[in-house]
Amino acid sequence: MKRILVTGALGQIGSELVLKLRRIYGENNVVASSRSKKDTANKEVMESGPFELVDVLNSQQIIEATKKHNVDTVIHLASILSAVGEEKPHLLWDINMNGLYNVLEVAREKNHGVFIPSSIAAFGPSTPMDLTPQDTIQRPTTIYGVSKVAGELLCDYYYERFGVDTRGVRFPGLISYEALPGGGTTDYAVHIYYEALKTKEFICNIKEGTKMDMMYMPDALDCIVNLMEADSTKLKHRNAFNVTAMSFGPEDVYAEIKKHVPEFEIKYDVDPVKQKIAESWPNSLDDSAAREEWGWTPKYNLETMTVDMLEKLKEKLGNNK
Ligand code: VAH
Repeated sequence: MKRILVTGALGQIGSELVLKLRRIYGENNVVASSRSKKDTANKEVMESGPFELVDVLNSQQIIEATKKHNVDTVIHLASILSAVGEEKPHLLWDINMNGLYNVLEVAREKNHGVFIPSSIAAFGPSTPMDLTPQDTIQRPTTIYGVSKVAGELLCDYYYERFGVDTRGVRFPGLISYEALPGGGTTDYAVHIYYEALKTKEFICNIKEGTKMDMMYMPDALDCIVNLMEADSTKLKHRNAFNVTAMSFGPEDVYAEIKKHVPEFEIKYDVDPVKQKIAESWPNSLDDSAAREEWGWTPKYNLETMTVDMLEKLKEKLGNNK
């Protein structure tokens, strides 16, 4: 991986990944792209290296951006997430599947490598819920999960049939202090940190006791780079690896934050749609395949993530209290 195009580069993962990749591979070797230039876009992403307007539903725009910048790898993050997907299933299918197909077709023609994030959403209520195995039943009940399973199968097909170097991971909920999450079921685990500092009270839309796998963004970014740099001959799996760093429910993250913000209070106002989605996902993942095949190991747990999140958010929110 030397010259990289990142689609969906202004989103929660992309806006941090682009800066990390530019530090590693050189600013001019990492092209950020998005369907539109958000006015809230991370200025550093827009100004520290090349940016292209790329709508992944338009193959020509993908071809032109990869040709102009002599790209050898596409990190394809443009996607609609779970909760928004249940409101707009047809839009999700178009972007998550036709967008992926276009990226894979360009990769086949131009011999690119491709990273595609799957998700714990690729599992459903009939999947073993605790320490969910790498290879197991995948019958998700959300359109987002269906698109993730279909995407995993399509990416493995492009590897087996056409030799496209496709690789992916099943991300858990991702927690970060830069860009906000964009319409997922795990978004509460980000907003709770902001409210702990801003209002000292959080109304949680996921029921107490609902365990979901989670990961701090620095670990997620390392995950992408390390998998894409891994020795291809050591990979028994490709799309996609179970990866996780921790599993917790709202009460656990609340208790950890309260150690630092004693006056912080939580209340519950459960969103039935998000709750139903959350309950269909695993309580915890077995990520031993990723650990064995390419050395995956997270650096952050709930305790150390909370310390770092609160510290960084205090700076960001100007709360230096
Ligand atoms: C979502 N944050 O909630 C995403 C993610 C595992 C969750 O895929 O849809």
